[in-house]
Amino acid sequence: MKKRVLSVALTAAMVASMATVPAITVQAADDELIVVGYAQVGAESDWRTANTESFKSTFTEENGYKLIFDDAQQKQENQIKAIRSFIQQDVDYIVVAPVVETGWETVLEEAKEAGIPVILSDRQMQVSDDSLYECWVGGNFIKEGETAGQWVADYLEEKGRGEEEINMVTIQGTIGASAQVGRTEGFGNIVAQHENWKMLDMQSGEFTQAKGQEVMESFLKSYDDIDVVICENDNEAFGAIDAIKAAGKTCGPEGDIIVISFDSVKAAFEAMIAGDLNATFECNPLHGPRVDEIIKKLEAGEEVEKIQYVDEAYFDTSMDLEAILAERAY
Ligand code: GYE
Repeated sequence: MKKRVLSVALTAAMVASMATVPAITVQAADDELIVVGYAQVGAESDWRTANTESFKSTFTEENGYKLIFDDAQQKQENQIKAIRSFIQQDVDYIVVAPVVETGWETVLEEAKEAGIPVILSDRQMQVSDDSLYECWVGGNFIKEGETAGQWVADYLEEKGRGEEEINMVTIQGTIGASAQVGRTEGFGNIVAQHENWKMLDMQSGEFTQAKGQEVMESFLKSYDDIDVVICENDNEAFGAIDAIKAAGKTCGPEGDIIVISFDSVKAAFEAMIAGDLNATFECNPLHGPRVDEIIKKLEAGEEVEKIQYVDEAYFDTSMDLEAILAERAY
């Protein structure tokens, strides 16, 4: 690990000579700040916006940091470029929310050679040598998918549809992103337990509202009896709901099609209150303070847990959504 040079901003003599000056603000010298490069995925969803905001409001100069923020516009090659530029700028820590899970070995080796610790946040990476990164903090995507599947099973049972033939479609996230991989796998584990459930189709909506709408439009053209739509994030669900309405169908608790999604951003609560969305499975984006805590531990030479899952809940229309929404941070 590199050492920062601590400089004394004001010498005793300078302070003494300023004794008569009424109020002075002592700014931390630049080299006292911990420099963090954050290679962010993009700005594709409300979740992502909340995540960016969490980093920007945590890694401030008042908190002792200088943040170099890079938005990769959902492209791995841009993230790799950003990491290389962080290495060139000799930052103290590199934080990455990897767009996809694979293809990181080379650039992580470059960071390791430069002695710069790498912290993964949000999505995971698959690397053969896990000493290439310090630790990871994020949501348990497989568990989120399983919770969602179990919710659908309980909901259908409650509606007396437990034995009915159920047709489903999935609007997936960015293919190869761990949020996509985990949610698809988790939900699939529950589908496998129900012989009467049929997954008609799965296509990527890239975690965006526009693409979610497009994919749903094409599903509606291909299949006329969709019972459940699984959207791998809330924004895709907002697009899907628009497509369902434009096709003259209805959705939500009182409608023809059950719609569920992941993230639980504020707009998802509004969609549930409006009666369009059935349920949303939480994924917490507020990783800024968690990464701050990890860096503080590393600075103090303490051990950090390699894999750190965040606790997550879910929300549906049987709950007092107005009250929960009033307390929601994102
Ligand atoms: O669900 C989605 C975002 O990786 C958990 O990325 C994150 C996902 C989140 O675009 O909205």
